[in-house]
Amino acid sequence: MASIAVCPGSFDPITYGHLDIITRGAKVFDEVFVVVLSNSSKKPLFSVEERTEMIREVTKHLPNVKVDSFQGLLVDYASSVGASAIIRGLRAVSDFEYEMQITSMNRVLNDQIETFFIMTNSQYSFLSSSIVKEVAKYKGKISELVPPLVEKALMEKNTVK
Ligand code: COD
Repeated sequence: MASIAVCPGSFDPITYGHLDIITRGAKVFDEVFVVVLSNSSKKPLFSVEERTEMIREVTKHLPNVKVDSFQGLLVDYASSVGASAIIRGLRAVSDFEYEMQITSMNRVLNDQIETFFIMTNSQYSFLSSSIVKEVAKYKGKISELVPPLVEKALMEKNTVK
């Protein structure tokens, strides 16, 4: 039976840190669904369509990665694609409490789906979408933090504003 995992997030926008987790997850699972979901505590800069399109472009070299979006609970999406695993990234101890909370909640909602954590590459342990947006806002250098097309999209957002 194929092992199917879901890699969920806001991805607003996708960074090299996210890409590292997706790439490593894709080596372990037969199929990985990267899914853009809504995090009620975040107000996104990019639309769901813009985010999914950017992820699609930067993961197109990974044949077992599919990109999708969903309005609703992560566990419902995971069940709908037949996934038995959720992949999350861990950057630092500060991520742990939040991750433990959502993992426990997801387990209450559906105890058939296991969450797997992938420790970030230390090169990206400081990296988050929020930091990238902040630096881009003040025209700082982000070429080492996000793929070129994401950098372009961020620059365009800042000029349109
Ligand atoms: N290195 C490694 N991993 C990273 C890095 C980095 N530099 N940056 C981010 N990551 C990891 C994160 O740890 C996370 O695992 C993943 O990448 C995505 O990160 P974000 O910040 O884009 O996504 P989040 O944390 O906002 O995603 C939260 C969800 C949208 C998944 C969550 O809110 C959700 O499941 N929403 C749907 C509703 C639901 O089911 N809620 C119930 C759960 S309580």
